[in-house]
Amino acid sequence: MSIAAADIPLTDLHPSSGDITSDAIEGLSSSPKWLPSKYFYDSRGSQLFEAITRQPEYYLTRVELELLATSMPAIADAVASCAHVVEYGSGSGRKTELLLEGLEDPVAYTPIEISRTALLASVGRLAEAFPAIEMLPVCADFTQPVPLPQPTRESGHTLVFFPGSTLGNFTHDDAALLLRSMRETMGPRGQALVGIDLDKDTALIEAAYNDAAGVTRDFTLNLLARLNRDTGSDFDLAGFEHRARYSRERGRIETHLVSLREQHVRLADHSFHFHADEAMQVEYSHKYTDQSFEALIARAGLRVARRWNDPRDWFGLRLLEP
Ligand code: AVI
Repeated sequence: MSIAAADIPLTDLHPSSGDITSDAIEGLSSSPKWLPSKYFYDSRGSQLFEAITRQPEYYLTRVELELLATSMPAIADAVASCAHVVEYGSGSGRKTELLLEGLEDPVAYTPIEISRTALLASVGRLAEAFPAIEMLPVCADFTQPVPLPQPTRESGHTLVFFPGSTLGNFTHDDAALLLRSMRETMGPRGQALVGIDLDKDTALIEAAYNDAAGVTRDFTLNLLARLNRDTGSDFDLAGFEHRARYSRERGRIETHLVSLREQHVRLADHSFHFHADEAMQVEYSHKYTDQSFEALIARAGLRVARRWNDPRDWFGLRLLEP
């Protein structure tokens, strides 16, 4: 039996999900062209991302899960008991379960998620698995500071959980702003447990974003299908190809959709010209060194209190404090 959404108090901060048409026009009018990666996650995009996490080349999810499982006793020691756990994103999966199982007596769990449907589905499942933990979902944009609901039981301490190296999808400037607002959300005595993908061999990183089954290619191209559906644009999906390359200089995978021929695309009352081989930027996935990560979080007034890496130093978990 799943717990009805109506049984769980939802704090709705009425986030604006942005205007896809004006965002797309802005990116397509720029030189070079770009599109915001947040629009990858419609329902098919979310399913394709789940499928990506099961591809043999996409090591991130597998390695982070193993790391979280093996480090959980040490994480529980480093986090005060009776924490209010606040997850950035809807947290439906095994990572959230491992954290809630492993911490000492967490009093409440607050996922912050922009999609009300994803939020209620994930919190309904977790409420069943953890009946002693108060579920306090908040529908909001986590890139802005979020006033947290107060748990019924006293909790002296907030732990923000931001796994998956989702931070890596933000440019360094945007990531610094996000971390600053995370610091405000968690308060002066709060902590944050953040998952980051680490810099490593280029071939391993590039394989993760160019899986042999072509799931990542379908994920990237789905952005155009979504734009066609939600803005009435006329992108021809067969006219573009997925390209993901690692820039060692910038420490990031740069994903582009490359036009296979000269073509025009209509969106609203605009017409956009693509020349053959023109590359449109659609996603960054940053990979960090200790130095680059510490420099980034210092911009937000945060420091690394504890660090855990898997045995091959592929993926890291960092406990951050103000
Ligand atoms: C969600 N995010 C951390 C993924 C990543 O690795 O950047 C999204 C993704 N894009 C292509 N594959 C996975």
